[in-house]
Amino acid sequence: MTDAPRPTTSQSGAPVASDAHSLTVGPDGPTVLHDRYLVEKLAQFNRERIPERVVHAKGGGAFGSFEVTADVSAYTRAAVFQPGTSTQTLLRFSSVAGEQGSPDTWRDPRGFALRFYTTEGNYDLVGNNTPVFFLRDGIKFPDFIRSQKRLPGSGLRDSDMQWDFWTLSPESAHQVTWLMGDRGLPRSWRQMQGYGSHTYQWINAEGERFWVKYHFQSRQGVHALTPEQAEQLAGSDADLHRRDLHDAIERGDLPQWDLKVQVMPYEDAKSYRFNPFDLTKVWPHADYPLIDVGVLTLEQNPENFFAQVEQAAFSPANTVPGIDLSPDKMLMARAFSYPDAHRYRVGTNYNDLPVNRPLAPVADYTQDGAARHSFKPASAPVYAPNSVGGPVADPAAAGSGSWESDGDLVRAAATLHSEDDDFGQAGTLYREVFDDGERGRFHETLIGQAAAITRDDVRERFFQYWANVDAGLGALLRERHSQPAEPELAEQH
Ligand code: HDE
Repeated sequence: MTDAPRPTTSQSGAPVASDAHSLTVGPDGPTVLHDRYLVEKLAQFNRERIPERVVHAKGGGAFGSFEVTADVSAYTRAAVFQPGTSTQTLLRFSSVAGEQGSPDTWRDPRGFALRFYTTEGNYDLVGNNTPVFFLRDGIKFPDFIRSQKRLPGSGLRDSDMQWDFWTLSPESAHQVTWLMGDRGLPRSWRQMQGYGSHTYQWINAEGERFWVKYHFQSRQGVHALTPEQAEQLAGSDADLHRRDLHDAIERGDLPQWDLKVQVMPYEDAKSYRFNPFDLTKVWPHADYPLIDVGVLTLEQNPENFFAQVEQAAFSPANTVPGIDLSPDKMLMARAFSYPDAHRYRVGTNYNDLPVNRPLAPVADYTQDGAARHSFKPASAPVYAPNSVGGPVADPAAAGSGSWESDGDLVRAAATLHSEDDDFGQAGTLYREVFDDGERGRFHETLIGQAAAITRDDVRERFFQYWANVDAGLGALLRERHSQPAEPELAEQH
């Protein structure tokens, strides 16, 4: 005998008479304004959406745990990375340029936003599936994103706009080479790498500082779709990656990544052959080998997608003692932008939502603000300093990161290190990391990109851009573009 269903109620908890009929004058008469249940349903429905993320709008995520399996305490005192520590996590994957309803399989970097709910507060490592990025100064980010999205007039995406920006921003070459290769079309979120991308600072218990880069190596391997598969799936299954992750976890096929870090001694940064804080550059592993840290496992799907994924608010500003930022201009800009985006998109008290609330106790002096629902005891002071036992800041407990810096305030490119340039690492990726198969697919992709450009001046810069990456590549693209297109096969009837 099943229990009788609970009565439907309004949002104020009062039982309601019908979800099928509005309140009218007689069965055929007009609807009356005081049908507050009708009004409540329609008004709430109009307010179900919050602004989508301006980038990384389409995504999916899961809860899990991180297990430290090695000993990196020589480099950091962060509780989350101490030997044997296990920490709850949330990981959200995403594509970058597409809107919320866009296909998962469009060519794009993928977000790899990881939150550690540590005993010292939330640590958010908001990375991508790529070790580098298109830019090295955050001031160009809004321009870059607009050039990848839609024309202000027609609302259409546009190759001329995309390549106009990229060919006028040579620092983009490494990431664009990566993007136009197989890694731009991951077969699933489970089968791709994750990276912190930026250089971060670790500080050990003795106060010694190190520079680190994070690598999450997929235990599911790294697999890509072909451009043809990706195009076909964009039409037939727009939510392929979201479904793949959800169903894998449902069947107990729990995806895992091995976290490894590259560690650079603090003093090396000054003389290293590449600017170690330039987000368009990698540190060759031969220079700083990968060191094991632990294993990330995804274990549980969200119970409610909106509450736990759409409202998840990751921020590079969320660091913990023993971990800090670095003088990477992109990272500096991000540290401001994410909390600003969350206050706009989710609300002032976004940190107080269950998915964003740290496990560590919050002892701050903030109060009030829209949708505030947790509060301190009336005896708790709302100001500092105070003489009534309120929390006291502890310089030793803060991030404790730092670095030397001096000079006049200027707007200028960073000082070049001995091997810094815009195309060198892109050329290495093309010639030495791509295998023959990937290089062949890469050529076809770029030939397609060239064909989509309508402006001759942009196309000429396109060929020069790729010639700067590799002379043979530039010549090949120019040659193939000049060949007459294959005659369209007559419609097969
Ligand atoms: Fe983001 N980025 N970003 N980004 N980003 C956002 O935050 C921003 C950059 C990344 O799953 C936004 O809530 C600036 C690099 C991920 O919720 C926004 C700059 C990397 C996600 C924002 C960058 C990322 C975001 C959009 C240049 C990889 C999704 C709405 C300085 C290392 C996180 C939001 C999630 C989301 C700003 C560049 C990764 C607008 C200003 C580089 C994975 O705040």
